[in-house]
Amino acid sequence: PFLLALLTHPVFISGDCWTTFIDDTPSLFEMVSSKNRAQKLLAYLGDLCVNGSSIKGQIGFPKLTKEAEVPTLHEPSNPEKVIDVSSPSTKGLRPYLLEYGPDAFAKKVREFDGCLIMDTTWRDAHQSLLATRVRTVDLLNIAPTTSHALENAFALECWGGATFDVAMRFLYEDPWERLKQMRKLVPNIPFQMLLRGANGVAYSSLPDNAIDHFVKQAKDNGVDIFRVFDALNDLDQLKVGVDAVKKAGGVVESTVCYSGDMLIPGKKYNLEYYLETVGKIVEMGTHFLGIKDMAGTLKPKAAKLLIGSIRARYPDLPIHVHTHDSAGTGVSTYVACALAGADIVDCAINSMSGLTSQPSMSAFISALDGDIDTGIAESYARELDAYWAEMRLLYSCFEADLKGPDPEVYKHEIPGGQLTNLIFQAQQVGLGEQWEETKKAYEQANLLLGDIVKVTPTSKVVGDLAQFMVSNKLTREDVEKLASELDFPDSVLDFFEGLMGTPYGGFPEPLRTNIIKGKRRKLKGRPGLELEPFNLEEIKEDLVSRFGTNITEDDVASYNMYPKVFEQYRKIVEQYGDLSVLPTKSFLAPPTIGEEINVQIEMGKTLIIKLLAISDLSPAKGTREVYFELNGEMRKVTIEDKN
Ligand code: 3PY
Ligand code: ZN
Repeated sequence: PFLLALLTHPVFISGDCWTTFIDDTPSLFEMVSSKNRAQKLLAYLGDLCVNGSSIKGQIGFPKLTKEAEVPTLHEPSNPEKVIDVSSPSTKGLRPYLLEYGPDAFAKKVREFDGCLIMDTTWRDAHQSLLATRVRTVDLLNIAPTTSHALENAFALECWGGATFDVAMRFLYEDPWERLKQMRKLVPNIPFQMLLRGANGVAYSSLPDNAIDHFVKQAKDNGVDIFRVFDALNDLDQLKVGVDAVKKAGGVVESTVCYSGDMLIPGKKYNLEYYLETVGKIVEMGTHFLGIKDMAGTLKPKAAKLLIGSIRARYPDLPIHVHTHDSAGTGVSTYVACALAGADIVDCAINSMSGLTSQPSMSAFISALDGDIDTGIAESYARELDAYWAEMRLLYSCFEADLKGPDPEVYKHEIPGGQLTNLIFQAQQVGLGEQWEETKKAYEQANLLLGDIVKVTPTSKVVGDLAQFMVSNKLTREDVEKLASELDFPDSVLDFFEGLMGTPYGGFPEPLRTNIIKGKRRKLKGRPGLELEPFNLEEIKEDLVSRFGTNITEDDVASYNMYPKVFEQYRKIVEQYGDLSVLPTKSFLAPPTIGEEINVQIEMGKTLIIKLLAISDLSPAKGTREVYFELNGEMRKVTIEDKN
């Protein structure tokens, strides 16, 4: 390609060419690089045409066939007036946070006379409804409007949790790049991320220095508030994340996970348990207290008692409540929280709310009837919703197809994100009937494990054990009886070894001893204490030697969290180039013959791609030729037919 660029360059053709021509004409290299990039994109599109989607877990193609429209915002008190969103809003809590720091920020939020909202649409809502598949481009397109519409929000939850893994594993995107770009377009609203304590954004513990390094990178790239939790409410595990955030100068939201219904008599996790845990969290030092109701089992009566009791004990502590609307009772719980003194609740934009996601922002604002101020105009939430309604169609191929709320969650206690995942998995393998059994087995598996707090990664342990029980037709009694003979899933062994920390009240015995006998040890203390610190410099050198000199500290942090996923992601980028530039419809579905796709590969450089034809299979080679028109020129790619 370089020779071709040289031979076709007008100066070269004119003959007016001297020996330093190549050095003096960097555009030659740019031409080559953009030709290479175009060719790589065609290879991806060609593969989509021949082999269908490569994105695991995709059922069918997007239902949205046109481009999504970005809505216009109107002044709430004067609907005639259009809001100019050509530059970001300068209003919001972030400028205050940057000027006065985390302590003053927490105080200001606590002093707000009302209940603020954090919008989870950019993280938990799509993690819970659309298998975390919303791509950067679709967040960036609505970002300028969001900067204005939600300028009075407490924060946007937009990073961490599963978004980190999924970005690289399934979307072939760099999660750090997403963070940087969102930050540029929304400088005024605080960004919150979900940090899984000593696990960072991974599924098991990492050495403490890897957590410190990751959190520093996240803070430097634009995360303001870190919701730190531990999946067993193990405070030693939680402290690793909290300390990392403190060192990085971020806002700490130490979180207690709420499990089941605390008002059921005899429940292990009762009011006393929560107050004791909150006491220890406060002692550890935090700017905010998070109450994380990941399954949506916090009912209004319990919410009133829980929040009211914490508020009475800690009048200055800002309280932030998170729930999922699986049972359909989320708004009533939030109203109870707001009345009992909660400072912030988590909502999602309407089309991305409800079911296993957060309660609807408009519904919450409307239910308060102006008695409690949220700072957000309900009309803004609805205007943003026009966009998200289209996104729901664009990502329809990742829907679990839930039709309505289901209070059965009060029994099985499956977290929102996992519930949709389990249904989706059951659908993919056609186990509709087995799904009913899985829900019941989940409840039994939880009791077998000692009624544990269930959230990533412990929720996976319960889910894996439940599926194991269903597929092997085992009852709770069978598992207890046959424990030393059964071949349990790895996650169950990890849990009993102690790799996820220690559950409240300890491990169930003799089950633990029987399950791990001869297979695993019994860990004492938190798992991170057993891990050697990472040699970050050596890791970087190794990555540079394998992937080139453009390796950054962000890449090191990605690799530390997910070494295999990162390697695979880099290979895909090497093969297909930066796929984040493709519009989502073209990323998920092959073009039709004659369809034109516009791809902006960089500012001012757009590729116009049209699919012309796909050849018959060459039986000898097992390949097909896919013909495109690229900016008016014919191009061909040869694709192996994997069918
Ligand atoms: C995560 O860890 O990704 C969660 O969303 C837990 O609720
Ligand atoms: Zn959640």
